[in-house]
Amino acid sequence: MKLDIVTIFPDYFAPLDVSLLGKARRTGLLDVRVHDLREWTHDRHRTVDDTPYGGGPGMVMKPEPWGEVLDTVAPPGSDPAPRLVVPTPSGRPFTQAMAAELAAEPWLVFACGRYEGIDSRVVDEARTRMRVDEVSLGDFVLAGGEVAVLVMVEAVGRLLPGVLGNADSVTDDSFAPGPMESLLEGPVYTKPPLWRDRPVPEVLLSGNHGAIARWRRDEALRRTARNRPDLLVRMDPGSLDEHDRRV
Ligand code: 6GU
Repeated sequence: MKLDIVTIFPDYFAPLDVSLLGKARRTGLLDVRVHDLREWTHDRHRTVDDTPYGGGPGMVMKPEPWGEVLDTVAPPGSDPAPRLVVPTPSGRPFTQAMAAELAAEPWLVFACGRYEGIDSRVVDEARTRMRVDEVSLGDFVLAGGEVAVLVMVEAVGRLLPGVLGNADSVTDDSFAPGPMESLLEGPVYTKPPLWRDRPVPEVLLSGNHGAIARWRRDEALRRTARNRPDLLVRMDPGSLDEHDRRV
């Protein structure tokens, strides 16, 4: 998968050399290019922002450098066209389903806004030649899109075939499609069996795989009810069995 990231702070993306994604880059599964927006300015001060029309606080990113960088990174007529992802607190919520959808694309471009955002004409014009998604990570405000892009690239990158050592660790995730869909993952344990007077739950040592699956589902239901009651309320009633209802 090819990723182009446009930012005024390329240094934010140093972590993409580390761990899982670093390895995916070195093995060629991920081709990441980071572009400094200021290289598409033409004035001595490399200006990327200006005051907002209509007044108000803060600054808005000027359209011209964005237009030029997007034309360079994804020239009009590119076939296939990339998908453009614009992180913004005013976007649609980023979810595991969206991560899976993006992981199926051959080419993504991320446009990191700073200040009060990017002049809206940039996204409007980009939409005439590529799919554009304005995406939010949640109901809070970051200083810019860079950290949001790191989050999205990690969520997408770990879904690419060959990036995780063990394909099962993806299918078991909280929010992964399947019988545990929309349940949070329950607690996990490893050796030793007794630590600081705390035993590992006996059922996990029993070798009874049916009982273990049932226990895990109960714990997932309890944790979801406690931490994310909104997920339980939205669950398909048909996906709950008699035992679930008693938990
Ligand atoms: Cl995607 N960007 C910014 N700047 N702030 C956010 C966000 C994104 N998601 C939540 N807050």
